[in-house]
Amino acid sequence: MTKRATPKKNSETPINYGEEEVFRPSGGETHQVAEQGYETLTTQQGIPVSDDQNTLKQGARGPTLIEDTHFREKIFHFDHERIPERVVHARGYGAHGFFETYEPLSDVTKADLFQRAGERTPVFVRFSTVAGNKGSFDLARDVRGFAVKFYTQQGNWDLVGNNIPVFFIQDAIKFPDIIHSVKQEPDRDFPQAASAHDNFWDFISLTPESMHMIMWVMSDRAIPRSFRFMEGFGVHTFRLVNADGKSTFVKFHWKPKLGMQSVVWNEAVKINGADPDFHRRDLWNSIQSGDFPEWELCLQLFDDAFADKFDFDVLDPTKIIPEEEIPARAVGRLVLDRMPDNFFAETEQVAFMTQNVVPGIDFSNDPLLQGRNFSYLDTQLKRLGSPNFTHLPINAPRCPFAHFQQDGHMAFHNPRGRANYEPNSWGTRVGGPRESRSTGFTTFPQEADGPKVRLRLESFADHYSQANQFFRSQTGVEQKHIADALTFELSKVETPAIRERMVAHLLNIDEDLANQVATGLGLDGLPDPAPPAVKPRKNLPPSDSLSILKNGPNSFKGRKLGVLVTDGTEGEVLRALQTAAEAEGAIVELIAPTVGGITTAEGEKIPAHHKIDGGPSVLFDAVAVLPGEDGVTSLLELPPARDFVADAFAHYKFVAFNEIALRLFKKAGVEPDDGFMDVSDEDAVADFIARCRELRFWDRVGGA
Ligand code: HDE
Repeated sequence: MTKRATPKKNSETPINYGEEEVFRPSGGETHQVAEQGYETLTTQQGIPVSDDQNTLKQGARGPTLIEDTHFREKIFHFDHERIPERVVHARGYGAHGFFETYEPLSDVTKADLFQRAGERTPVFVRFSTVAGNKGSFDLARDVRGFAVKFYTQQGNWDLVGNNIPVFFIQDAIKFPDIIHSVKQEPDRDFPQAASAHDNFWDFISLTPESMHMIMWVMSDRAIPRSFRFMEGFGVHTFRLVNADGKSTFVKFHWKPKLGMQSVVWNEAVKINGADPDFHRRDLWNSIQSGDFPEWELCLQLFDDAFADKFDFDVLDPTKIIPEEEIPARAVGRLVLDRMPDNFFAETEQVAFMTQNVVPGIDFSNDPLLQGRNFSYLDTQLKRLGSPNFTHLPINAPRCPFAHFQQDGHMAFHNPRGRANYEPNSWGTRVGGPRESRSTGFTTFPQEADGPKVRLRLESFADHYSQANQFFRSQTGVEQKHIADALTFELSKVETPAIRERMVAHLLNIDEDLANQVATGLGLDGLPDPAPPAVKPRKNLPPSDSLSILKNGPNSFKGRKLGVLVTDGTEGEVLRALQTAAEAEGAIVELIAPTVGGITTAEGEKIPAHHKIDGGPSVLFDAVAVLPGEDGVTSLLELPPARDFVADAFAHYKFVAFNEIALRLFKKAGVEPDDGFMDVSDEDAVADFIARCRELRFWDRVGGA
């Protein structure tokens, strides 16, 4: 082989790759250099780098030298990029924003953030799924985390909630068990991000306290359309404490300004393939486009007298207090208006802790909450690797703070001067901080007495009554979805005894539901009902706030319309549709045979957002099918175009169409019904958008 000369660096004349001017030595690799008007690349130690394309070798054909400190540092750092993912809620997405207080709440709490009307407190919010790994898909059937960090002027308050107001278990000691059961089975490491497997249902079917939560998780709450369209809940009963030391119990609720919305299961399955980042992209797009998502914080406030007379124990996290009994009072709004600059630094490293409460907010004795207060500190040390995780900008308070904690890995804030202990006699200048009698956090002095015991309260033993109340509060469509979800999940369970055990529990919740699931599973007859610890009540009044469909937005704002177009589409109709949808606050995207776009009947060239294969109708809330003569013939031959309309039909979507589209419907086996609207004139366009406010055409039969 010929020995080649070492290539000369950067002395060559630059070449152009498109608009990019680069240097290309004889080895052919690309060099872009600081001398082109850029910052100089350095190592972490600040040493300028001359060549970031080639390792240091002994001769051009020789071995790489250990003396290449730049290469060694770069690879070493890369090898250490990952930190342990969260053991639960690993997949999450966050955003910055603010919380604005509507009116002073000094009658119930001295918490500083609730004292002044109109005051804005900065927040960071992280939404998540629970069971899946960090790289799992967004539309898993799962609970969603809804964790809010308020950077108040008296320290950080973390409200670490979920989008479901109850939980699977009543005592924190069962948390590792429920989580082990839902995550991948340990011998095979699958399925991930799915509860449809034996271990999960085995545990659940032996844990009747989970039955209320199971109703919620099998409902459409577990497949939200977007983070923007879901509620959040603090779950546990907390306390608010005012300046006189008076305590009021409180439950925290977040209500989305855009109303609630979920997808249907068949859609969720397909979205996971078409866009596994569907929820992330939705939050990113809405914030980047200035359409900031918003929620109201609502409080259910009650006293000991209510707690004593309420049908269930307010310390039991598997129970709700219906809003008909204690109304949810709106006290402020949460607006998310800024994406993190860096996902890792902020969303991945944010450390939420239920322990973080500020003066004026306190815990109740809910045993699940008490257990959580142990857990979150440990998990942060494990994940972030240092007791100084509060020094990271995303976790640091934004108010003044001062303490004598020091040293440890990566300590950024260290005590100044001599004093690192107290009491000391070094005086106000160098003596450091002291405790405050007037502003310091004081725990609510609740009386506690009794023997040390391990037992479950008898007042926690009703496992079915609120599950029945939840089921009866749903619309017919929602009840069907719950039955379908249970049937789907239990059909994935391989052990017949587990399926039967679940149906035995369902019989205590609702006989019709149990029957539907038993039929769906092909069970030979019904098992005996599971023996209940307390006789289930079937007479709790239904509560409208528990249903998604009874709390829809009556607006198409913030939703997406997908328009399937081809060459020859009429530009005028398309424009009318775009104008009407955008006036409603909706987003319009075009889907075409190529992403390059189409030429309209009027000869205008319009780019598309998606090629048809990449823009299936599951990504949209409603669709319009407006092909033109020039393009319809080839469209008919594209399977994704046929799926586009067949799926829109199956997922109960409203469909706008023109004459030519009927050929595609026919080919796809879709018979237009009252949810389909011909939009050949402007009035029809307005009617269609008005119709879309209902979000789905549930009257359709034969949907998924
Ligand atoms: Fe959590 N949970 N949890 N949890 N949880 C964690 O903390 C835990 C529970 C919730 O976006 C972990 O930082 C125990 C209920 C959210 O970063 C960990 C128990 C609710 C998040 C932990 C519960 C939640 C977590 C894992 C039973 C709803 C994500 C990583 C006693 C009210 C926060 C981490 C984020 C995260 C423990 C039950 C909500 C291990 C022991 C109930 C939203 O500390």
